[in-house]
Amino acid sequence: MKKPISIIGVPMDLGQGRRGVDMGASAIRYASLQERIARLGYDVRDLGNVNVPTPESHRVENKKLKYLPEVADVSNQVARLVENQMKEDRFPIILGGDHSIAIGSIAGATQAVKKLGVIWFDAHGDMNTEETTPSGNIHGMPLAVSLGLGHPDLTHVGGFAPKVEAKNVVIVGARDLDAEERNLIKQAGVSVFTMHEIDKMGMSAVMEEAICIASEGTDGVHLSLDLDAFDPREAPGVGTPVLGGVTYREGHLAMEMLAAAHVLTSVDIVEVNPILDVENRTARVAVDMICSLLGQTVI
Ligand code: Z70
Ligand code: MN
Ligand code: MN
Ligand code: MN
Repeated sequence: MKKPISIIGVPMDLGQGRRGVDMGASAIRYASLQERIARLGYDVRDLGNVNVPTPESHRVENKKLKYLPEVADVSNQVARLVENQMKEDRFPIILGGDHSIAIGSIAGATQAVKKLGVIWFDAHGDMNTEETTPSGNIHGMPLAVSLGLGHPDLTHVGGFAPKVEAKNVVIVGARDLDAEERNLIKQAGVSVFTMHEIDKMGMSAVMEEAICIASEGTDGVHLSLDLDAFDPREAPGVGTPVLGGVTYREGHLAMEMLAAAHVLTSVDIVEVNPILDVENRTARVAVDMICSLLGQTVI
């Protein structure tokens, strides 16, 4: 009934420009992740960290795809680990690091479950490619990559592309999309619930639809949880805070609805930057959300 859980740390900060997000995995562990999960009655194992090179010891060779070889190498490692854990019937919780780590988690999850749906909880779309990126930061690209759009060293992590089909992909919480990225989202046919829809319909109706989109015809669903989806008042420790985000209550409800739907097969928690945080508040929000996701109830 309760699948055993594997925690995997990926201290990656090569996918964006601000130092500190590599410490996100430590910050989430410091906020008692393992203890809290164990208290819910799960068998939980922490596999430690994947080896990630530091930016200081590598040069940017391609300004439109910064640290491409290093990010591709880490993604392949993450993919293998995630695939292996899931094939042993364990539920992986992958701790970032920046959002580029989702390239590997989604690649691994797809290999384990065959047909995967994705719920992308984020202020951003992360649907840029080498052609559209305003920054060259790969953390702005992982959703496009998972749909088969982008550099082959990224789209073909694990040896095949695409990992997911647009009809089973849904973005929740978006409020900061680049113009060309928006076009790409529309062209690809990815569903989006922006903050406008959350305000108007309510999180409950949004999640009902999002769960349908991601689970219809799939064998599993991956949740990619970027902490900048939340309002910076509640989750200030992120590289690119954007006002007007998801509240703690809305996030909690979304996670509870996912728990009740019994569709999730993997999750990654990304973009927690303890250097920019206030007393580890953002990591604590992350841990609370994971507990809600795992079925924690009041009584
Ligand atoms: C912008 C880019 C981004 C996260 C910022 C920003 C992307 N669209 N993603 N923070 N998590 O550079 O591609
Ligand atoms: Mn993101
Ligand atoms: Mn984001
Ligand atoms: Mn509740």
